[in-house]
Amino acid sequence: MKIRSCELECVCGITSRIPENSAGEFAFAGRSNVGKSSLINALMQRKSFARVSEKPGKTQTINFYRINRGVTAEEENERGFAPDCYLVDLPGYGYAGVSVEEKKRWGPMIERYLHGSAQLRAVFLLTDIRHAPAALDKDMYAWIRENGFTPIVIATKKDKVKPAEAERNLSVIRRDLGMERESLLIPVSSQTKEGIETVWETMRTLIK
Ligand SMILES: Nc1nc2c(ncn2[C@@H]2O[C@H](COP(=O)(O)OP(=O)(O)OP(=O)(O)O)[C@@H](O)[C@H]2O)c(=O)[nH]1
Ligand SMILES: [Mg+2]
Repeated sequence: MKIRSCELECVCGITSRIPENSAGEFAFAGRSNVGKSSLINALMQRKSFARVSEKPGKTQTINFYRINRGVTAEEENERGFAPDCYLVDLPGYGYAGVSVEEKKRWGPMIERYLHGSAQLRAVFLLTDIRHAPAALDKDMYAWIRENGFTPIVIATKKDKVKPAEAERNLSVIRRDLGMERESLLIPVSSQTKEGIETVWETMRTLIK
């Protein structure tokens, strides 16, 4: 899908007010280091617009990236542009190096956003394709459902496993999270770009 523009429009800290945006939002949640910022870069077709780090705990604010501001329905439907929307990069959870104090402040901040946004269309839950989901991933998945959002699971870093292993691990993820048969599980690699168009297609259907 074509990207014409992307801007980091809002960086939301612990005390910030949640912005009242005029376009649909998609949030990306998951454990620290799972690849949220990398996925957002791949979706934006940018190398390092969203900050990526090998050190977990890089993203400590809620970052709102506005994509294709002002793109018209005609450009979207006839000319293959991605819809005008926000990609929302959330701070990762479950990173041991973050102090208890800091965690106490982030949790409510993320929750405040997920509860308070009027434009949030779906929450993507990212989980590493190499590992079975952790307790915190299960909690997050359940929480997304309980709050009435469509949970879409993205299995990241697909390039790191062989195809047969990927298939096996995807079944484990599905089973461990208790996903419904019809729920979406999308394997992606931000490195090879596999699955990136599928994520855009999914967002395009949900934004209507
Ligand atoms: N091989 C491979 N590495 C990846 C992929 N996606 C992310 N990584 C690497 O994983 C590490 C963490 O990526 P980030 O995108 O910063 O992860 P994050 O979820 O935003 O992390 P926090 O901001 O700490 O919550 C970096 O070293 C990335 O280069 C992928 O698809 N394939
Ligand atoms: Mg990040």
